Amino acid sequence: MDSFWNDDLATADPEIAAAIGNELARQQDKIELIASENIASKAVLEATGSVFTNKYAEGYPGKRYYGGCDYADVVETLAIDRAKELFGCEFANVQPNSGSQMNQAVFLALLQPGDTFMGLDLNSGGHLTHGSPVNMSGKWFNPVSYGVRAEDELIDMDAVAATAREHKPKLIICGGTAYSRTWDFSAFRAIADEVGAILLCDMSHISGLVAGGAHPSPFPHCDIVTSTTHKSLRGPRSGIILWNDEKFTKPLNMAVFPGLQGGPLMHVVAAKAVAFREALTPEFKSYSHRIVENARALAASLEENDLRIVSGGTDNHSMLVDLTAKDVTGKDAEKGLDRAWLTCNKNGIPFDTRSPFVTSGIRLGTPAGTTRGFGPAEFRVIGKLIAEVVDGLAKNGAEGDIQVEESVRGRVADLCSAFPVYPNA
Ligand code: DSN
Repeated sequence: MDSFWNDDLATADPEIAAAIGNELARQQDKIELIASENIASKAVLEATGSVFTNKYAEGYPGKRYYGGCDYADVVETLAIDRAKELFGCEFANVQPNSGSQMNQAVFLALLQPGDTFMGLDLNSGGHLTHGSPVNMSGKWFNPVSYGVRAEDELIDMDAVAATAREHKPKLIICGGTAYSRTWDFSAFRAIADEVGAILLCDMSHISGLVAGGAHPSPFPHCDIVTSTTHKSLRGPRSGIILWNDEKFTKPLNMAVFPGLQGGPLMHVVAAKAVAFREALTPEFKSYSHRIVENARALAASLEENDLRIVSGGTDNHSMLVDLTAKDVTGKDAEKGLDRAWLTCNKNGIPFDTRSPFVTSGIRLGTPAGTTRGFGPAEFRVIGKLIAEVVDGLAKNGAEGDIQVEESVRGRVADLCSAFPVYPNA
Protein backbone atom coordinates (compact mmCIF):
# COMPACT_ATOMS: atom_id res chain seq x y z
CA MET A 1 0.00 0.00 0.00
CA ASP A 2 1.30 3.46 -0.83
CA SER A 3 2.49 5.06 2.37
CA PHE A 4 0.99 8.48 1.57
CA TRP A 5 -2.47 7.30 2.58
CA ASN A 6 -1.44 7.10 6.19
CA ASP A 7 1.15 9.83 6.48
CA ASP A 8 0.04 12.82 8.45
CA LEU A 9 0.25 16.19 6.76
CA ALA A 10 3.51 17.23 8.40
CA THR A 11 5.19 14.15 6.88
CA ALA A 12 3.38 14.15 3.55
CA ASP A 13 3.68 17.87 2.82
CA PRO A 14 5.80 19.86 5.28
CA GLU A 15 5.41 23.12 3.32
CA ILE A 16 1.60 23.09 3.49
CA ALA A 17 1.68 21.84 7.09
CA ALA A 18 3.93 24.77 8.00
CA ALA A 19 1.62 27.27 6.28
CA ILE A 20 -1.39 25.84 8.16
CA GLY A 21 0.55 26.03 11.43
CA ASN A 22 1.46 29.63 10.68
CA GLU A 23 -2.16 30.46 9.85
CA LEU A 24 -3.27 29.00 13.19
CA ALA A 25 -0.66 31.15 14.94
CA ARG A 26 -1.85 34.22 13.00
CA GLN A 27 -5.44 33.59 14.06
CA GLN A 28 -4.27 33.10 17.65
CA ASP A 29 -1.91 36.07 17.84
CA LYS A 30 -3.83 38.76 15.95
CA ILE A 31 -7.27 40.20 16.63
CA GLU A 32 -9.66 39.39 13.77
CA LEU A 33 -11.89 42.35 13.03
CA ILE A 34 -12.95 41.47 9.46
CA ALA A 35 -16.73 41.60 9.75
CA SER A 36 -17.27 38.61 7.41
CA GLU A 37 -14.90 36.23 9.20
CA ASN A 38 -15.30 34.02 12.22
CA ILE A 39 -13.65 31.10 14.04
CA ALA A 40 -15.48 27.84 13.33
CA SER A 41 -15.71 25.17 16.02
CA LYS A 42 -13.42 22.14 16.03
CA ALA A 43 -16.46 20.01 15.18
CA VAL A 44 -17.11 22.12 12.05
CA LEU A 45 -13.44 21.85 11.04
CA GLU A 46 -13.48 18.08 11.63
CA ALA A 47 -16.54 17.58 9.43
CA THR A 48 -15.02 19.80 6.73
CA GLY A 49 -11.90 17.63 6.74
CA SER A 50 -13.83 14.36 6.75
CA VAL A 51 -13.98 11.40 4.34
CA PHE A 52 -17.01 12.97 2.64
CA THR A 53 -14.29 14.78 0.65
CA ASN A 54 -14.12 11.53 -1.34
CA LYS A 55 -17.80 11.24 -2.25
CA TYR A 56 -19.71 12.20 -5.37
CA ALA A 57 -23.42 12.77 -4.67
CA GLU A 58 -24.85 14.65 -7.65
CA GLY A 59 -28.58 15.00 -7.20
CA TYR A 60 -30.56 15.37 -3.99
CA PRO A 61 -31.28 12.99 -1.05
CA GLY A 62 -33.01 9.85 -2.36
CA LYS A 63 -32.43 10.93 -6.01
CA ARG A 64 -28.71 10.66 -6.72
CA TYR A 65 -26.76 9.95 -9.87
CA TYR A 66 -24.19 7.84 -7.99
CA GLY A 67 -24.28 4.76 -5.80
CA GLY A 68 -23.07 4.67 -2.22
CA CYS A 69 -24.92 7.82 -1.19
CA ASP A 70 -26.63 6.42 1.94
CA TYR A 71 -24.61 8.52 4.37
CA ALA A 72 -24.46 11.51 2.05
CA ASP A 73 -28.27 11.41 2.22
CA VAL A 74 -28.10 11.31 6.01
CA VAL A 75 -25.95 14.42 6.30
CA GLU A 76 -27.75 16.42 3.61
CA THR A 77 -31.18 15.59 5.08
CA LEU A 78 -29.97 16.63 8.53
CA ALA A 79 -28.52 19.85 7.11
CA ILE A 80 -31.82 20.66 5.34
CA ASP A 81 -33.97 19.87 8.39
CA ARG A 82 -31.76 21.87 10.73
CA ALA A 83 -31.60 24.88 8.36
CA LYS A 84 -35.41 24.90 8.13
CA GLU A 85 -35.76 24.68 11.92
CA LEU A 86 -33.13 27.34 12.52
CA PHE A 87 -34.62 29.93 10.19
CA GLY A 88 -38.29 28.91 10.42
CA CYS A 89 -38.95 28.18 6.75
CA GLU A 90 -40.38 25.37 4.64
CA PHE A 91 -37.60 24.61 2.16
CA ALA A 92 -33.81 24.71 2.04
CA ASN A 93 -31.11 23.94 -0.50
CA VAL A 94 -27.82 23.38 1.32
CA GLN A 95 -25.67 22.63 -1.73
CA PRO A 96 -24.44 26.05 -2.95
CA ASN A 97 -20.67 26.11 -2.71
CA SER A 98 -20.47 29.82 -1.94
CA GLY A 99 -22.30 33.10 -1.56
CA SER A 100 -21.78 34.00 -5.20
CA GLN A 101 -23.16 30.67 -6.38
CA MET A 102 -26.24 30.82 -4.15
CA ASN A 103 -27.13 34.23 -5.63
CA GLN A 104 -26.33 33.09 -9.17
CA ALA A 105 -28.73 30.19 -8.61
CA VAL A 106 -31.55 32.61 -7.73
CA PHE A 107 -30.86 34.61 -10.90
CA LEU A 108 -30.73 31.46 -13.02
CA ALA A 109 -33.97 30.17 -11.50
CA LEU A 110 -36.04 33.33 -11.70
CA LEU A 111 -34.66 35.81 -14.24
CA GLN A 112 -33.87 35.88 -17.93
CA PRO A 113 -30.77 37.67 -19.26
CA GLY A 114 -31.57 41.37 -19.57
CA ASP A 115 -34.23 41.36 -16.83
CA THR A 116 -34.26 44.31 -14.44
CA PHE A 117 -33.56 43.84 -10.74
CA MET A 118 -32.73 46.15 -7.83
CA GLY A 119 -29.99 45.84 -5.22
CA LEU A 120 -28.08 48.01 -2.76
CA ASP A 121 -25.28 49.89 -4.50
CA LEU A 122 -21.80 48.52 -3.70
CA ASN A 123 -20.74 52.03 -2.60
CA SER A 124 -23.58 52.08 -0.06
CA GLY A 125 -22.68 48.65 1.34
CA GLY A 126 -24.10 46.21 -1.23
CA HIS A 127 -22.36 43.18 -2.73
CA LEU A 128 -20.70 42.40 -6.05
CA THR A 129 -23.39 39.83 -6.87
CA HIS A 130 -26.16 42.41 -6.33
CA GLY A 131 -25.50 44.15 -9.65
CA SER A 132 -21.90 45.37 -9.78
CA PRO A 133 -20.94 46.13 -13.40
CA VAL A 134 -17.90 43.82 -13.11
CA ASN A 135 -20.00 40.87 -11.88
CA MET A 136 -22.17 38.53 -13.94
CA SER A 137 -25.23 40.02 -12.20
CA GLY A 138 -24.36 43.40 -13.70
CA LYS A 139 -23.15 42.12 -17.06
CA TRP A 140 -25.98 39.75 -18.00
CA PHE A 141 -28.89 41.45 -16.22
CA ASN A 142 -30.09 45.04 -15.88
CA PRO A 143 -29.34 46.23 -12.34
CA VAL A 144 -30.91 49.35 -10.92
CA SER A 145 -29.37 50.29 -7.60
CA TYR A 146 -30.62 52.04 -4.52
CA GLY A 147 -28.40 53.68 -1.92
CA VAL A 148 -28.17 55.50 1.37
CA ARG A 149 -29.14 59.12 2.02
CA ALA A 150 -26.33 61.67 2.22
CA GLU A 151 -27.75 63.25 5.42
CA ASP A 152 -27.89 60.20 7.67
CA GLU A 153 -26.32 57.37 5.61
CA LEU A 154 -29.45 55.23 6.08
CA ILE A 155 -31.28 53.46 3.26
CA ASP A 156 -33.81 55.87 1.83
CA MET A 157 -36.99 53.74 1.61
CA ASP A 158 -38.85 56.51 -0.23
CA ALA A 159 -36.15 56.45 -2.92
CA VAL A 160 -36.29 52.63 -3.01
CA ALA A 161 -40.05 52.85 -3.63
CA ALA A 162 -39.69 55.56 -6.29
CA THR A 163 -36.95 53.60 -8.12
CA ALA A 164 -39.03 50.43 -8.00
CA ARG A 165 -42.09 52.24 -9.39
CA GLU A 166 -40.02 53.72 -12.21
CA HIS A 167 -38.15 50.56 -13.25
CA LYS A 168 -40.58 47.76 -12.30
CA PRO A 169 -37.85 45.26 -11.36
CA LYS A 170 -38.61 41.56 -11.50
CA LEU A 171 -36.52 41.02 -8.36
CA ILE A 172 -35.59 43.27 -5.44
CA ILE A 173 -32.60 42.32 -3.26
CA CYS A 174 -32.22 43.51 0.31
CA GLY A 175 -29.15 42.75 2.40
CA GLY A 176 -25.55 43.89 2.07
CA THR A 177 -21.97 43.61 3.26
CA ALA A 178 -21.31 46.96 4.86
CA TYR A 179 -24.61 48.28 6.16
CA SER A 180 -24.68 48.43 9.94
CA ARG A 181 -28.36 49.24 10.52
CA THR A 182 -31.47 47.07 10.92
CA TRP A 183 -33.11 46.06 7.65
CA ASP A 184 -36.80 46.96 7.41
CA PHE A 185 -37.95 43.81 5.64
CA SER A 186 -41.65 44.65 5.86
CA ALA A 187 -41.07 47.97 4.09
CA PHE A 188 -39.23 46.12 1.29
CA ARG A 189 -42.16 43.65 1.14
CA ALA A 190 -44.66 46.47 0.66
CA ILE A 191 -42.59 47.91 -2.21
CA ALA A 192 -42.10 44.49 -3.82
CA ASP A 193 -45.86 43.84 -3.63
CA GLU A 194 -46.68 47.23 -5.12
CA VAL A 195 -44.51 46.61 -8.22
CA GLY A 196 -45.00 42.84 -8.44
CA ALA A 197 -41.37 41.95 -7.70
CA ILE A 198 -39.94 38.86 -6.04
CA LEU A 199 -38.16 39.82 -2.80
CA LEU A 200 -34.77 38.25 -2.08
CA CYS A 201 -32.84 38.83 1.11
CA ASP A 202 -29.13 38.03 1.05
CA MET A 203 -28.64 37.84 4.82
CA SER A 204 -25.06 36.54 4.61
CA HIS A 205 -23.61 39.05 7.04
CA ILE A 206 -26.36 38.90 9.63
CA SER A 207 -27.54 35.28 9.44
CA GLY A 208 -25.95 34.40 12.79
CA LEU A 209 -27.81 37.33 14.34
CA VAL A 210 -31.07 36.23 12.68
CA ALA A 211 -30.50 32.65 13.91
CA GLY A 212 -30.02 33.88 17.47
CA GLY A 213 -32.78 36.49 17.42
CA ALA A 214 -30.42 39.48 17.50
CA HIS A 215 -31.75 40.84 14.18
CA PRO A 216 -35.33 40.51 12.84
CA SER A 217 -35.84 37.58 10.48
CA PRO A 218 -36.33 38.20 6.76
CA PHE A 219 -39.13 35.58 6.97
CA PRO A 220 -42.04 35.83 6.42
CA HIS A 221 -41.47 39.05 4.45
CA CYS A 222 -38.99 37.80 1.84
CA ASP A 223 -39.79 35.20 -0.80
CA ILE A 224 -36.28 33.82 -0.92
CA VAL A 225 -33.42 34.15 1.55
CA THR A 226 -29.79 33.36 0.76
CA SER A 227 -26.90 33.22 3.17
CA THR A 228 -23.29 32.30 3.38
CA THR A 229 -22.63 30.06 6.36
CA HIS A 230 -19.17 31.18 7.50
CA LYS A 231 -19.79 34.73 8.68
CA SER A 232 -21.76 35.49 11.86
CA LEU A 233 -23.33 32.01 11.48
CA ARG A 234 -19.86 30.51 12.21
CA GLY A 235 -20.04 27.47 9.96
CA PRO A 236 -17.92 26.28 7.03
CA ARG A 237 -17.21 28.46 3.97
CA SER A 238 -20.37 27.93 1.90
CA GLY A 239 -23.91 29.05 1.03
CA ILE A 240 -27.60 28.11 1.43
CA ILE A 241 -30.93 29.09 -0.14
CA LEU A 242 -34.17 29.16 1.90
CA TRP A 243 -37.80 29.74 0.87
CA ASN A 244 -41.42 29.08 1.84
CA ASP A 245 -43.44 28.82 -1.38
CA GLU A 246 -43.32 25.45 -3.12
CA LYS A 247 -43.49 27.15 -6.52
CA PHE A 248 -39.80 28.08 -6.10
CA THR A 249 -38.67 24.57 -5.18
CA LYS A 250 -38.12 23.09 -8.62
CA PRO A 251 -36.54 26.18 -10.25
CA LEU A 252 -34.17 26.80 -7.33
CA ASN A 253 -33.10 23.18 -6.90
CA MET A 254 -32.64 22.78 -10.66
CA ALA A 255 -30.62 26.00 -10.79
CA VAL A 256 -28.16 24.80 -8.12
CA PHE A 257 -27.89 21.32 -9.68
CA PRO A 258 -27.61 20.75 -12.61
CA GLY A 259 -27.86 24.42 -13.55
CA LEU A 260 -24.66 25.66 -11.93
CA GLN A 261 -22.96 22.95 -9.92
CA GLY A 262 -22.08 19.30 -10.26
CA GLY A 263 -21.22 17.15 -7.27
CA PRO A 264 -21.97 18.95 -4.01
CA LEU A 265 -19.12 19.37 -1.53
CA MET A 266 -20.55 16.77 0.86
CA HIS A 267 -17.83 17.35 3.49
CA VAL A 268 -18.93 20.99 3.59
CA VAL A 269 -22.62 20.01 3.63
CA ALA A 270 -21.80 17.82 6.67
CA ALA A 271 -20.06 20.78 8.31
CA LYS A 272 -23.07 23.01 7.58
CA ALA A 273 -25.27 20.50 9.40
CA VAL A 274 -22.92 20.66 12.39
CA ALA A 275 -22.96 24.46 12.38
CA PHE A 276 -26.78 24.60 12.21
CA ARG A 277 -27.00 22.25 15.20
CA GLU A 278 -24.66 24.56 17.12
CA ALA A 279 -26.71 27.59 16.09
CA LEU A 280 -29.89 25.98 17.46
CA THR A 281 -28.46 26.00 21.02
CA PRO A 282 -29.18 28.59 23.73
CA GLU A 283 -25.40 29.29 23.82
CA PHE A 284 -25.52 30.48 20.22
CA LYS A 285 -28.50 32.72 20.96
CA SER A 286 -26.48 34.36 23.71
CA TYR A 287 -23.44 34.56 21.38
CA SER A 288 -25.46 36.39 18.72
CA HIS A 289 -26.67 39.01 21.21
CA ARG A 290 -23.13 39.45 22.55
CA ILE A 291 -21.88 40.14 19.00
CA VAL A 292 -24.23 43.15 18.83
CA GLU A 293 -23.45 44.32 22.36
CA ASN A 294 -19.74 44.15 21.54
CA ALA A 295 -20.19 46.03 18.26
CA ARG A 296 -21.96 48.83 20.13
CA ALA A 297 -19.10 48.96 22.66
CA LEU A 298 -16.49 49.08 19.88
CA ALA A 299 -18.36 51.82 17.99
CA ALA A 300 -18.78 53.89 21.16
CA SER A 301 -15.08 53.55 22.00
CA LEU A 302 -14.03 54.58 18.48
CA GLU A 303 -16.29 57.63 18.66
CA GLU A 304 -14.96 58.57 22.11
CA ASN A 305 -11.51 58.40 20.52
CA ASP A 306 -12.45 60.82 17.74
CA LEU A 307 -13.25 58.40 14.92
CA ARG A 308 -16.50 58.83 13.00
CA ILE A 309 -18.79 55.83 12.52
CA VAL A 310 -20.83 55.92 9.31
CA SER A 311 -24.54 56.49 10.16
CA GLY A 312 -23.51 57.27 13.74
CA GLY A 313 -23.41 53.72 15.09
CA THR A 314 -24.40 50.12 14.57
CA ASP A 315 -27.36 47.81 15.16
CA ASN A 316 -25.56 44.66 14.08
CA HIS A 317 -22.11 43.07 14.08
CA SER A 318 -20.32 45.60 11.90
CA MET A 319 -19.45 49.25 11.35
CA LEU A 320 -17.73 51.46 8.84
CA VAL A 321 -15.18 53.93 10.18
CA ASP A 322 -14.85 57.14 8.16
CA LEU A 323 -11.19 58.26 8.19
CA THR A 324 -11.74 61.38 6.06
CA ALA A 325 -11.30 63.84 8.93
CA LYS A 326 -7.96 62.22 9.80
CA ASP A 327 -6.82 62.38 6.16
CA VAL A 328 -5.85 58.71 6.44
CA THR A 329 -6.81 56.28 3.66
CA GLY A 330 -8.46 52.93 4.29
CA LYS A 331 -5.51 51.30 2.54
CA ASP A 332 -2.95 52.82 4.92
CA ALA A 333 -5.15 52.11 7.94
CA GLU A 334 -5.54 48.44 6.99
CA LYS A 335 -1.75 48.12 6.65
CA GLY A 336 -0.95 50.07 9.81
CA LEU A 337 -3.45 48.09 11.87
CA ASP A 338 -2.07 44.83 10.48
CA ARG A 339 1.42 45.89 11.60
CA ALA A 340 -0.15 46.31 15.05
CA TRP A 341 -1.76 42.83 14.80
CA LEU A 342 -5.30 44.12 14.32
CA THR A 343 -6.76 42.62 11.13
CA CYS A 344 -9.47 44.46 9.19
CA ASN A 345 -10.24 45.52 5.62
CA LYS A 346 -10.26 48.86 3.86
CA ASN A 347 -13.76 49.68 2.70
CA GLY A 348 -15.39 52.42 0.69
CA ILE A 349 -17.73 54.67 2.65
CA PRO A 350 -20.93 56.12 1.16
CA PHE A 351 -20.08 58.77 -1.47
CA ASP A 352 -16.38 57.91 -1.19
CA THR A 353 -14.18 59.98 -3.47
CA ARG A 354 -11.30 57.50 -3.34
CA SER A 355 -11.04 54.33 -5.45
CA PRO A 356 -11.96 50.89 -4.02
CA PHE A 357 -8.21 50.11 -3.90
CA VAL A 358 -7.58 53.08 -1.60
CA THR A 359 -10.90 54.05 0.08
CA SER A 360 -11.61 56.47 2.93
CA GLY A 361 -12.73 53.90 5.45
CA ILE A 362 -12.26 50.60 7.20
CA ARG A 363 -14.91 48.01 8.02
CA LEU A 364 -14.83 46.37 11.45
CA GLY A 365 -16.84 43.51 12.92
CA THR A 366 -17.15 41.64 16.18
CA PRO A 367 -18.18 38.01 15.35
CA ALA A 368 -14.67 36.50 15.54
CA GLY A 369 -13.61 38.43 18.65
CA THR A 370 -16.86 37.51 20.36
CA THR A 371 -16.24 33.85 19.55
CA ARG A 372 -12.88 33.92 21.32
CA GLY A 373 -14.54 35.45 24.37
CA PHE A 374 -13.99 39.20 24.15
CA GLY A 375 -16.72 41.24 25.82
CA PRO A 376 -17.54 44.97 25.82
CA ALA A 377 -14.54 45.79 28.06
CA GLU A 378 -12.10 44.19 25.61
CA PHE A 379 -13.79 45.82 22.61
CA ARG A 380 -13.58 49.22 24.29
CA VAL A 381 -9.82 48.65 24.63
CA ILE A 382 -9.63 47.54 20.97
CA GLY A 383 -11.37 50.78 19.91
CA LYS A 384 -8.71 52.78 21.75
CA LEU A 385 -5.89 50.74 20.19
CA ILE A 386 -7.32 51.31 16.69
CA ALA A 387 -7.53 55.05 17.33
CA GLU A 388 -3.89 55.15 18.52
CA VAL A 389 -2.70 53.47 15.32
CA VAL A 390 -4.83 55.76 13.13
CA ASP A 391 -3.54 58.84 14.95
CA GLY A 392 0.01 57.61 14.27
CA LEU A 393 -0.85 57.40 10.56
CA ALA A 394 -2.43 60.86 10.66
CA LYS A 395 0.76 62.25 12.20
CA ASN A 396 3.43 60.41 10.20
CA GLY A 397 1.73 59.28 6.97
CA ALA A 398 1.62 55.71 5.65
CA GLU A 399 4.55 54.45 7.72
CA GLY A 400 2.68 55.29 10.94
CA ASP A 401 4.18 55.68 14.40
CA ILE A 402 6.55 52.75 14.97
CA GLN A 403 6.60 53.11 18.74
CA VAL A 404 2.83 53.33 19.01
CA GLU A 405 2.41 50.27 16.78
CA GLU A 406 4.90 48.32 18.90
CA SER A 407 3.07 49.29 22.06
CA VAL A 408 -0.30 48.29 20.52
CA ARG A 409 1.16 44.91 19.47
CA GLY A 410 2.06 44.27 23.12
CA ARG A 411 -1.47 45.01 24.30
CA VAL A 412 -2.95 42.88 21.48
CA ALA A 413 -0.67 40.02 22.57
CA ASP A 414 -1.97 40.33 26.15
CA LEU A 415 -5.59 40.19 24.97
CA CYS A 416 -4.94 37.25 22.64
CA SER A 417 -3.18 35.16 25.27
CA ALA A 418 -5.99 35.82 27.73
CA PHE A 419 -8.56 34.63 25.15
CA PRO A 420 -6.94 31.79 23.16
CA VAL A 421 -8.28 30.39 19.89
CA TYR A 422 -8.56 26.54 19.82
CA PRO A 423 -6.90 26.38 23.27
CA ASN A 424 -5.98 22.69 23.01
CA ALA A 425 -4.76 22.73 19.39
N1 DSN B 1 -16.36 39.12 0.84
C1 DSN B 1 -17.49 39.19 1.72
C2 DSN B 1 -17.35 40.25 2.74
O1 DSN B 1 -16.24 40.46 3.20
O2 DSN B 1 -18.31 40.88 3.11
C3 DSN B 1 -18.75 39.28 0.98
O3 DSN B 1 -18.80 38.29 0.04
